[in-house]
Amino acid sequence: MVRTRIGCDSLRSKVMSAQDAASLIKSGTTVGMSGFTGSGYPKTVPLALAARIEAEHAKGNPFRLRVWTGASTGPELDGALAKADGIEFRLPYNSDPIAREKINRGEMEYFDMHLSQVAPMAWQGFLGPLDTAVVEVSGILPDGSLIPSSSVGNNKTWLDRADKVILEVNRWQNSQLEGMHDIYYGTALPPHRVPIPLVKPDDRIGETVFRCDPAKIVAIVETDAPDRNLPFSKPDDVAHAIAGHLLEFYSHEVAKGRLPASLLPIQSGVGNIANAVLTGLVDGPFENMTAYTEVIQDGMLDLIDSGKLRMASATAFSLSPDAADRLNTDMGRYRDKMILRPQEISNHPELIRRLGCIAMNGLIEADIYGNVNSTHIMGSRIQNGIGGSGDFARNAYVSIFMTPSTAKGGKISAIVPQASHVDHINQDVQVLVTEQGLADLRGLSPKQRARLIIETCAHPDYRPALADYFDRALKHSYGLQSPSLLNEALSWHQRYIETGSMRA
Ligand code: 0RQ
Repeated sequence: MVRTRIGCDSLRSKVMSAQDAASLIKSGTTVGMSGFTGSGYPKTVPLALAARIEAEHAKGNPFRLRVWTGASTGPELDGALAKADGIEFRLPYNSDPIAREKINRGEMEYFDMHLSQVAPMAWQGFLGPLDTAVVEVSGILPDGSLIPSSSVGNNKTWLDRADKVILEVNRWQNSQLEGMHDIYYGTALPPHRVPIPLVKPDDRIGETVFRCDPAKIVAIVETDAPDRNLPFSKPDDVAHAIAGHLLEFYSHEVAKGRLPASLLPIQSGVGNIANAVLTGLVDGPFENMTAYTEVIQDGMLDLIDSGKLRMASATAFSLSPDAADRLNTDMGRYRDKMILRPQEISNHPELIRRLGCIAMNGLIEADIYGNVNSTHIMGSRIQNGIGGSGDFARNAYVSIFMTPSTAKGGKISAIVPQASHVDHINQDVQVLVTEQGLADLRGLSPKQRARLIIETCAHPDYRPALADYFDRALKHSYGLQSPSLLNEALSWHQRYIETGSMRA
């Protein structure tokens, strides 16, 4: 007998199959799903919904939805719904390859937005009504309140805003998640906004559970399906070199008195390099660190194990299968050192600025002036989305972007004359680091930045061509604040599209 996680008698009557729950969702409506970086997303209702959409399409009936989430989800949600051609519009962050392909073929509309702004904009109303919330929880308490799962994301807002609510109660999620969350109910729209009373990463300002009007709950589905939990690749030499440059920079800043010995709350983006940097901090000299970030990934667990990270505040886990096992086996020990919050709080500009976060994010390309493209390959193909990088980069104490100096086996330079798309303007990019070196751009003019970025960050194979471009721009540019040769600035990208390489 499997013990149910539904502690509320009056809600037990709403338990049904995923198919029956999915049949309550109508074509043309908007669905707010839980899920953030592959954790805490509903797993069985979206699959049943995808099957139903395919069946409707086979009969010649159109069936498409507007889908909102916290951030990326898993193949059972974005993958399955995109494959069934069931998503007409998607926000705010996607890393699913099938959905990405559909977006880039022009078959799905995608609104790529700052993660901190999703909930406030949903409340502002112009995104339209929210018909259904489909939210994974790890249990329901006797009073009907909901124990959040491995991500919080926008769930509080979906539960509040949706006309009807479908819950997936997932027994795979560790029951000891209860008590780890901090759900803040004090947000409001202007002119009623008040300061958010969080002054340290470990402050608790809310409740451990979601409230939800039981009258809105139309279905409950019980599952025991695991989160996606993709493995990280082992850090390679490039990742080690980037981590090394960053550790040196932090030590230098501490020595100069510009950072405290325990650093400031760290934010770390997603991906292998970000994870390698966290792992690098395990061997660093910094003790008693904290994290105020979006996702807790493997490297954060390593840092907690090492005793160097005192606590981490985030909105979700994003773990490899091994790390998820580690967490689940030892949850009692980890849970006091972690807080999961709504993404409008984990990514809130007011809090990031107040806490003085050290932001570390990945990029697609940066130009010689330090404008960063995090999202669009060759200026037009979306990779994932801006995610929370803008929330942190604009408001951080120091905003760091990191990348290998080349991509696609050296055929692409990550440092280009002009970014083919800009997510982060040069004012929001204070430190740029590649395996070649680290450029501290703070306080430098555009021309000073260009010289430093070319000399320090660019790959030696591309350095002469970048220096040549910059020298000629200094002679022939229309203006000399940020010298540019307009007829040449994007020629590297065009060459790649035409020949498969940026090399001349
Ligand atoms: O493509 O998978 O086809 O090989 O982009 O690149 O090197 O694996 O790097 O995993 O660190 O991701 C910016 C995408 C970097 C990520 C980005 C190709 C490359 C590869 C991935 P393949 P890597 P990473 C907090 C912060 C925005 C959101 C964010 C990201 C693929 O960091 O999504 O920061 N950031 N959120 O080959 C062509 C280039 C390229 C390139 C890389 N210059 N040209 N292709 N690639 N550089 C978390 C959240 O917000 C949830």
